[in-house]
Amino acid sequence: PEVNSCYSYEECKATADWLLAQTDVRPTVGIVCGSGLGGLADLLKDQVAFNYKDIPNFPQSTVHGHAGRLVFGHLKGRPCVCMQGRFHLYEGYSIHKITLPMRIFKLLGVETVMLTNAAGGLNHDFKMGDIMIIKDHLNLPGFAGINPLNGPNDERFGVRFLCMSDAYDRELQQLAMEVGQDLGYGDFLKEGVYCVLGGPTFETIAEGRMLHRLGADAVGMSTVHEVIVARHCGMRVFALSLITNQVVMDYDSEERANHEEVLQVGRQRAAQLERLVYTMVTKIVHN
Ligand code: 6GU
Repeated sequence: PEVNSCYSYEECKATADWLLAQTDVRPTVGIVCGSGLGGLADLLKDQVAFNYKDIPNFPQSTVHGHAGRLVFGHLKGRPCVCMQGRFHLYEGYSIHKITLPMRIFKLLGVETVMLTNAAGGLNHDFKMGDIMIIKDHLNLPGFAGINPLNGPNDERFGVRFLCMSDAYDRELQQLAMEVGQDLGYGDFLKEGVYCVLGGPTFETIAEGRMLHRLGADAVGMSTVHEVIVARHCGMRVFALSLITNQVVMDYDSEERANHEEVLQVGRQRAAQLERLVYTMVTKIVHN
C-alpha cells in the first residue's frame, strides 16, 4: 500500500499554522466549490486569498473551470474559508493529497463543511439544472480499495473504523430544504444519493444503468473522498450536486456527456446554488 503518500499530523499542522499566520480570519465554515461553482468565493468580504501553488504541501488544481485559490473572508459576518476549485483523483494525485484540505480545514477551526459539485442525473425525475441535496453516497472507488483513510490511522484526527451512516448532517439537509423553499427553489430542489466514480471517463451506458439500479440518483467524480476525511475528524458535512446533464441509459439516445455542457449548465444555475449556500451559512449555529 502507498503508505508513504499520507501526510503526517505535523505536516497538516505546519500548513494550517502557515495560513493562520497570514490572516486574522478564524473560519468556522469551510466551503468547497465544484466545477463552475466557484463564484461563491467572490461573495466573501475582507478577502485574504492564497493561490494553491503558494501553500505548503497543497496540490495544484489543473481542470478547466477551477481557479485554484483558497479564500478566507466573511459571509454576512460569518468567518469562512472557501476552496475555489478542488482536487480530483483523475488529475493523478493520491487519494491522501486530494483530501488534505479537509484536515487543514479542521486545524483552522472549521466545524461545518459545505461541498458542491456538478453531477450527471440518474434519477428519471431529475432535470438539467436541478439542485440535489446529497443525503447519502455510494463510494465505488472505496469498493475497489481506494479510500482516503487507507494507511496508518492518527487518533488525533479520528478513529480507525469510521461510521458512515450519519455522514450527511440531517439538520443541515432540513435547513437546505427550508431555505430553498424560502428562496423559491421548490421546483428544482431535490434530494438523493450521489455515486462517485474515479473518472476521467464518463460512465458507459451499461455503467449508467447499473448505477441507477444500485440506487444512485446522481453520479460524479468528487466530494465523497472529502466527506469521508471531514467526518473522520468530526466536522459536520453538507453537500449539494448541480445536475448538469442526464446520464445516457438508452442505446438509442443521441446524447453524449461532455465537459462543456457541465460548465454551461453550471453557469446558468450557479448563482442560485451559491445563494442557497450563502443563505444557509448565515443561519448555521455553532455550539
Ligand atoms: Cl461522472 N457523469 C456524467 N454523466 N456527468 C457528470 C459526471 C459524471 N460528473 C459531472 N457531470
